[in-house]
Amino acid sequence: MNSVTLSPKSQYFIELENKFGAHNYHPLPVVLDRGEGAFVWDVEGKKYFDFLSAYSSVNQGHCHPKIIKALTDQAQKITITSRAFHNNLLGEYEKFITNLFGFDKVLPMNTGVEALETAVKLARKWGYLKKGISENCAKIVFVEGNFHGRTLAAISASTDESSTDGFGPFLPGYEIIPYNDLTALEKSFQDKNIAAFLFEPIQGEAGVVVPDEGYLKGVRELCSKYNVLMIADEIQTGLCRTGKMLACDHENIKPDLLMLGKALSGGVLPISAVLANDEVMLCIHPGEHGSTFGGNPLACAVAIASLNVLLDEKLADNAEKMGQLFRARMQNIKSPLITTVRGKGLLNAVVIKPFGDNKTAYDVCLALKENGILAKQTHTHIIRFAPTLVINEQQINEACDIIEKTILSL
Ligand code: IF1
Repeated sequence: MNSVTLSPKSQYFIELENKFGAHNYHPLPVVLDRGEGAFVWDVEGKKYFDFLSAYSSVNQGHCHPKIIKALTDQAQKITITSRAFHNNLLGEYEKFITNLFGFDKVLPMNTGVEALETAVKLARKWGYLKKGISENCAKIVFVEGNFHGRTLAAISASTDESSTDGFGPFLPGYEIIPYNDLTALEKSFQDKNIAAFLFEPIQGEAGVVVPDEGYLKGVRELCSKYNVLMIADEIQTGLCRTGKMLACDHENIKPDLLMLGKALSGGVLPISAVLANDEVMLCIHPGEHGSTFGGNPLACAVAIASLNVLLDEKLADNAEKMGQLFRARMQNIKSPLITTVRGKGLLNAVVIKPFGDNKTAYDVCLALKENGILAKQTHTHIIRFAPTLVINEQQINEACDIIEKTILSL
């Protein structure tokens, strides 16, 4: 089923990428040129439900008019000042986002992995200046199956050889323990050089792995007990994706550092952030960290608009309601192909059995594409379903009808 016939127009664009672009991805054979709300269109004008949402970057829907207006208005005033000078939007944005999430301060960056790098540097600095860890001895605990980005500091924590193979040597000072295992976590904290525990409240790339009820609360308690910073990577799970503003909100716990990205910009440009209280944030002094574009006024305008859309349109509530409907519909599909349906809010995954002559989740995604749904497998047998959070009940039912028909046809 892997061979699909493509129009000359699609073929043309795919061949350009193949000839002139690095081969660091293997995209589904579809060429998109328009996005609006829950939908995208290919160059043939065929309409699709976007069930990946650019990995949760367009929670607010593609090209949300209020976010695009913020972008275009600001783009005609000033787009970047660098941090060598002040600007009239950075402070307003910092006040807005720190009040919204309840932290003293924010350090603005661009990509999600820069939030990871920032969190690692803050944790180490805090470890030396506040916890009294000896210089160059600070350690950070990560979990198996993590995904925090593609830089060397991120892949040094990875247990996925497709992320690490051939890129060594790796950053020292990392400990890896099993996910969803509070005993292993407490054991790791016996080492006085542990500065932080950095993890995803739900593991996205691992295949939407949801930890046991009480895990987040247990992490919070152990981090407080052993004076270890709790760092939540909510770059994918945050910003209403799992049915609450943050995945940590499901257990009413607050991390010491919060990492945000992706939908912080509504998918319009790269915007990320690390939020923390003064005790941690003020360990970094002028000239010790930053980036050319971090906190640029264009990003500030877009981020304020993106956060307001989440709040005004109550997208967390919608994600919760539509997610329950989606999982119920998936669980009702009478197919031996489906082994598990799991997730929270509109971050869900369906685990399938191998079928036909070792067909995989990729083949299901190809069939879904033919029927108007764009989704992506995360591993051989797991399909992540993550539509935009603006999807309504009629649309989610229509999409589930398509998914059901497709799976029953395999
Ligand atoms: C790719 C995965 C998802 C993330 C979490 C940090 C980052 C990501 C929890 C880094 C980024 C993206 C990266 C993108 C595909 C996508 C992805 F499949 F790679 F793992 F979503 F699950 N923390 N995830 O999910 O943010 O630097 O990319 O802005 O690399 O193909 P970034």
